[in-house]
Amino acid sequence: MTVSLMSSTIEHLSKQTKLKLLFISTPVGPLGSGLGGGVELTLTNLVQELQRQGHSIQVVAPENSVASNTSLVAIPGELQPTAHTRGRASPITLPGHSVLAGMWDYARKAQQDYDLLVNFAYDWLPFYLTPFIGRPIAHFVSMGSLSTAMDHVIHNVALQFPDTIGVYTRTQAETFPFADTCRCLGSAVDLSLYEYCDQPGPCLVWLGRISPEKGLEDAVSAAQRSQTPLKILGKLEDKDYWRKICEDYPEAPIEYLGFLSTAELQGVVRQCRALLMTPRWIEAFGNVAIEALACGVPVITYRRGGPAEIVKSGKTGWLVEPDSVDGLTEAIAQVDQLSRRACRQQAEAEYSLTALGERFEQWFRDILTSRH
Ligand code: HBI
Repeated sequence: MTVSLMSSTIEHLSKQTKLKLLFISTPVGPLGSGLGGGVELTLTNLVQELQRQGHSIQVVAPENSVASNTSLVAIPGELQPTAHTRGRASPITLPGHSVLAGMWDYARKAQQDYDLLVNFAYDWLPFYLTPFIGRPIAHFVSMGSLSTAMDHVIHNVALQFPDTIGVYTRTQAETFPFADTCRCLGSAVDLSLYEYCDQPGPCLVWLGRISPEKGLEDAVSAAQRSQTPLKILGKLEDKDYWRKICEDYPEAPIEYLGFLSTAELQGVVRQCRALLMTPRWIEAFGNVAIEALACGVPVITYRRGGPAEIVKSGKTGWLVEPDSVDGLTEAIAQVDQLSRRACRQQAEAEYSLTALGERFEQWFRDILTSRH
């Protein structure tokens, strides 16, 4: 018995053994819909990079999901209400015919075919089910602390299964009471999809789900004050919020371009003078910041959350006093001093897919080794 356990442990240690992984996606929307925000990009990029490295990955996702590079198990059912707009005391809810429950019923039945399951949902059920599932589960937590109930259920997993909670950044981890047990994995983009541009036009750009925690009104206000045209891209998640912004800033030089594919998005972003980020909340990472840097576009952002760990103020962008529209306006006036080449170089040095794949693979192998 000991010998066989030893051999399987050694097996997982060696880089040569390829892993069989089951990725269970976020239940808030089909992959490719944009409703899953940054975690969609993380999951898709990881699948691409880990498959390139020879691992085999199966993705379980809500029906109508689209993923160019992998086979999908499509699960029917009602989408999960988004967690980021509910209060800290909000109770755990599951719709009747829940797609989340359907995805985890599939995972329970299929688990024998995989070395490791990877959860990308920021939801109570997968964490609660962890001790009921035989196979080890790596939980990628895509946002900071949002509710007491979620903190509690993630904390229980962190205590019972050490080192199985992954996050984007240290700042994000520190919003949880179990910060020191989190594995910080950072993020990345496929740099080959983003084309460097040295000669921008006059516009600024804002990227993201149009939802109150993203603080779009500050970017619109700064565009109006500096009379600089602002292009807005992203999923129009909260229509009332958007309507109020348009009513409050009727003179602002803004243009909403919708939710674009990566290819279309980078085509717009690369021609802009700077990306504005105005997070009201602790952004776990801020994938849009590295998408801009990859195009050579400097990032002006509040000194808050993940983006504040990415931007080198005065070099690849400007860090601004949180919620200060004056600060944004001053930074806009100084953005042309920055080197666009330095922005692209930072993306290449710190946010390549290869580096991301290595960090996640090491995390998975560490979980498998400690499990044996
Ligand atoms: N809400 N309930 C729930 N579950 C998620 O997985 C989730 C979410 N809201 C937003 C979200 N995931 C992603 O956009 C994060 O990457 C931010």
